[in-house]
Amino acid sequence: MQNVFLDIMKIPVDDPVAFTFFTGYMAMAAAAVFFLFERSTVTDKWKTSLLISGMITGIAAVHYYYMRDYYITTHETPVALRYIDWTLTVPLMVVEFYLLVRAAGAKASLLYKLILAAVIMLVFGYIGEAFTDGSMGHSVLWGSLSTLGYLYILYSAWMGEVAQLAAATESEAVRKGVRALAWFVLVGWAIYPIGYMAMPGGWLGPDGAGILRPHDLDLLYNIADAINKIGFGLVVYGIARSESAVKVSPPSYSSVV
Ligand SMILES: *C/C=C(C)/C=C/C=C(C)/C=C/C1=C(C)CCCC1(C)C
Repeated sequence: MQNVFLDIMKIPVDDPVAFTFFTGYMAMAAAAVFFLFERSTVTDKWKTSLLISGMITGIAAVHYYYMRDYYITTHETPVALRYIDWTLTVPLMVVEFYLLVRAAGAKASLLYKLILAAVIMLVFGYIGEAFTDGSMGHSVLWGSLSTLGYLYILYSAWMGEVAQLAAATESEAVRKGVRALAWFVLVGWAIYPIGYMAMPGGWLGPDGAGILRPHDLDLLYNIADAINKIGFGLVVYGIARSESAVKVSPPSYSSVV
């Protein structure tokens, strides 16, 4: 029997996938510490947003810890661990969107609709990956169904309820934040379906166009997770800090003299 601990220490120098599992783990852990400590520097209104950012990156750190070891010892894609992570972190990201527009009058129903769309996206994606028979039909069917959930969130962020609420708000910071969020969903989230296409039977993998290798799925998911979980958390942090800055107008000349 092989010694699992030795395997974990043997990171192949020519394996970028392994590399991103290790850096991903540490980056998520560091980000979680950062967001949780920085909570004390923002006003009450923004503390929940930073707490959620800390939870998202903290949950991801724990899953990366396991996914890293799973990958390095089996050299397989950690499908179950990945989707357990996303089942928790994607709805939390949606809560983050909701918190941004809540001040602009968002109702709880908006949150439920976005969470439902996220669940549809993840359940169908999981069926696509976990129960694959290696055929293109399976990959494309479940990938397309999953995309419907994704498109709903994308629509909401750019044109639907989230966008409309943002357009109506007084706060410049919230408008900027929602615009940033919309870009994350359009560009950062789009990396996932591209990674998915590297799976057996996928459009871009060895069974399809041959542009991606099978483990490019993990590589792209790892890169996307860092961009979306840490990057979006930092954008929210930036807004929270600028909104928390005490807005006192400087004393006028006459009042000084
Ligand atoms: C922190 C994790 C995040 C933000 C995960 C996001 C995941 C997606 C946007 C996944 C989308 C998928 C499709 C749109 C179609 C193919 C299957 C998925 C689940 C990879």
